[in-house]
Amino acid sequence: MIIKRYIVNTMNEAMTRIRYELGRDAVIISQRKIRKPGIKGFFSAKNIEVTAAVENEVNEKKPKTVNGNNDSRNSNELNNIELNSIEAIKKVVQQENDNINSSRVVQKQNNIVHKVTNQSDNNSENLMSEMMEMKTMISSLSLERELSQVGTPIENQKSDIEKILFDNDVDSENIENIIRKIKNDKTEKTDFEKLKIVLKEMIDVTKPKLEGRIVLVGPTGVGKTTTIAKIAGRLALAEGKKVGLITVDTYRIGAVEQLKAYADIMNLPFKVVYNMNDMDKAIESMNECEVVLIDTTGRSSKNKMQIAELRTFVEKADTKNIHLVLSSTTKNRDMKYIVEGYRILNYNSIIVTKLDETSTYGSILNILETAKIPLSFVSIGQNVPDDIKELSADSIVGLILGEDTIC
Ligand SMILES: Nc1nc2c(ncn2[C@@H]2O[C@H](COP(=O)(O)OP(=O)(O)O)[C@@H](O)[C@H]2O)c(=O)[nH]1
Ligand SMILES: [Mg+2]
Repeated sequence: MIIKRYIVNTMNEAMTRIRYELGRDAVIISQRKIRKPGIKGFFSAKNIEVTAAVENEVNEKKPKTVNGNNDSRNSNELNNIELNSIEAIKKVVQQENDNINSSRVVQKQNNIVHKVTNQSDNNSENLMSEMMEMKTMISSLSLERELSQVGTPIENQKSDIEKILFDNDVDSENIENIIRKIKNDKTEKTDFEKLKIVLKEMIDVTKPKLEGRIVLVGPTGVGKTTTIAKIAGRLALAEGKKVGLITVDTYRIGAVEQLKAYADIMNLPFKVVYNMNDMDKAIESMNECEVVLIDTTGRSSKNKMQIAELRTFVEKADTKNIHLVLSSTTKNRDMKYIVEGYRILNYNSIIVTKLDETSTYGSILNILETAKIPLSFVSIGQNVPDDIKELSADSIVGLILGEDTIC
């Protein structure tokens, strides 16, 4: 008996080579998917390892022991060996019926081969003949199931891509969506290339016009005041623009002082707003400024009254330049509440903060997919004014896929 192993890309390729090299009587006795070695193997399509067997010429000339053989060995002993091995094969094949795990199926098939080859010194002809009978059984079970998967590369890679996304905290709904889009892409590209394209399409970034009144809204502690100070620093110090600062955050102890301290350091006009009238006056007093940055109180998105109150202040600012600030460290479920709760404020851009505090960047995708509003800035640390960035969709894809780092 000749047993040969083939490493191929498709089952078609395997069949062609097996027929050519071993002939039409060859039997496939196992097949399994294997990865190429190294890191690249993780992202590329798997190969298939196929093991095929055929009786060689010498064996063909020998009479088949299974049909009243003339072997000189003790026939009872031989039959016992055959029976044991045949029973073992049958048992294993029977188990395949209940086995839905393909890797275990392949392992079991390998066991069959193992048992067959162990016996082959003594009674390979008998076993070969039995194996021919088993061929139909095996192929109607796991082998056929495996074969049906081989033609669809996305099935092979799906779990790898899912794993990458899962490891980067992309939420399960988005993962499903991404996989579906990859499947719908019928081009010749690899699934990893398709993944990059799909992610890039999902990530909407905008270059905000930093002029007129700019309002930052969002929950407490996400970094609104710090981000305002960074934007102010960038505009006033680096670009030499006339910038004014207003805060309506009189709720939290120390909030006014926090922004005032930045205003003092940068020598910028600063106003505190306690009520609606103050808001009008404060805005009026900043007529000279090219840019007025307005800081707000962090409100719970679950408290509709608080959000409605905030809305009246935001409407007074009369601007389309409203940024929702969200921390990348916020739990996904909470993030969804915030995005929806703040929607009545009509924010038109998202700022994601604290990217320096996370090692996975799926949160950016989750936020943008939930809000369907483009990203303007990301904040990457506490340093004013340096730790703020505008990212391209490409670089965000790089972050999500672990090809890039933020700091
Ligand atoms: N690590 C890190 N900390 C930040 C970032 N942005 C703000 N912070 C810190 O988060 C805390 C709350 O920021 P603050 O601006 O007061 O948040 P606000 O309540 O939304 O105004 C402060 O200690 C900031 O220094 C960031 O991008 N990364
Ligand atoms: Mg604040």
